[in-house]
Amino acid sequence: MNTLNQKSAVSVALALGSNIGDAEQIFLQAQKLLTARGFAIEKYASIIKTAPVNCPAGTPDFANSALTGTFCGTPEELLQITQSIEVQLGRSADHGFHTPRTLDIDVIIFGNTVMDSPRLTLPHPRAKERLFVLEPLKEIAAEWIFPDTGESVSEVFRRIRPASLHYAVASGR
Ligand code: PH2
Ligand code: MG
Ligand code: MG
Repeated sequence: MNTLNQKSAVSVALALGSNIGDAEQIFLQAQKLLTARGFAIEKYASIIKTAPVNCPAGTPDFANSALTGTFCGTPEELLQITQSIEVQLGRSADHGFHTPRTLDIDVIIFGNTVMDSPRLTLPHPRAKERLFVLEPLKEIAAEWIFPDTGESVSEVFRRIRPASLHYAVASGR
């Protein structure tokens, strides 16, 4: 809160994933719904095609992207919004672990917030190992800092890229 008793805007990075349906349309709808719920989008990344990571055999390839913007509210409020948008756009509310989905929205960075609660860990606990998160994020937020380690998105990307075997099956660009 600032001295005017208004909530201040926090810079947030979100990751988007989809492996059922038309990802381009689904991500566009997600952007509209996020905006309507008070998430002010600043940048959106290209959509890339990626091979599934840690998913059951036979899982379809993914489309992944990322968004940055600002949000005036708590991380839990944003999580509630992203989860309700996932359901609105066709994901079952009681989905199983890493099962195919029309839309997954993950909160990757929420300002300087470092937290670990049963419902939400920030920054996202697996983002720094995931090229399907870092590649789109690097396009729009290369200099953003992961507040838990102090590393930038581009530093983490450079660090993990050579070692990773799980990389895109094809680039959408
Ligand atoms: N999401 C997961 C697990 N594995 N693999 C790719 N390529 N893309 C994803 O978005 C993804 C994944 C859990 O949410
Ligand atoms: Mg996810
Ligand atoms: Mg998720």
